[in-house]
Amino acid sequence: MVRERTFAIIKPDAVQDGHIGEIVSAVEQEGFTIHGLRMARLTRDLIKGFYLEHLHKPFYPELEEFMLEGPVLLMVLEGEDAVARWREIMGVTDPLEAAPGTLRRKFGRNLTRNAVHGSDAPHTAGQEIHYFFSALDLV
Ligand code: IDP
Ligand code: MG
Repeated sequence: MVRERTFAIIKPDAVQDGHIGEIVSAVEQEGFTIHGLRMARLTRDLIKGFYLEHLHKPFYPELEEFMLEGPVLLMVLEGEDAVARWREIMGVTDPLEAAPGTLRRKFGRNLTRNAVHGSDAPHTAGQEIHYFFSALDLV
């Protein structure tokens, strides 16, 4: 097991629905430590840069509109196998297919509105953390 960091977002749907507390509580209960935490309202350009790998996919316009809907909470989490473990806690992309008890199953509605983001690999975690946080913002 390796101690590492991952990047997480509480997406606009979960913020609007009042689930910040429950999700941050899950972060702490699962033993992650929080090294960066910031509310943000994303812009079209920030979203494009963040989701570059999806820019040319058919679902991208819907994803962009969703992420523009309202504020999000950006988080940098650290723990043993943090990248894989956070994705397990989130559940798979589609909330309807996500395992019972996972965050997406509990708080997501559909493939687009799925409550949370988590990096998919340690190297993308590093990129995503530095996309949103400067070294001074991280503890
Ligand atoms: P992930 O968030 O589980 O890593 P990705 O495939 O990286 O899933 O997709 C990024 C985000 O784009 C998803 O979390 C979801 O909000 C949205 N998304 C992914 N696939 C679809 C789709 O087929 N239709 C609509 N939205 C999608
Ligand atoms: Mg992804």
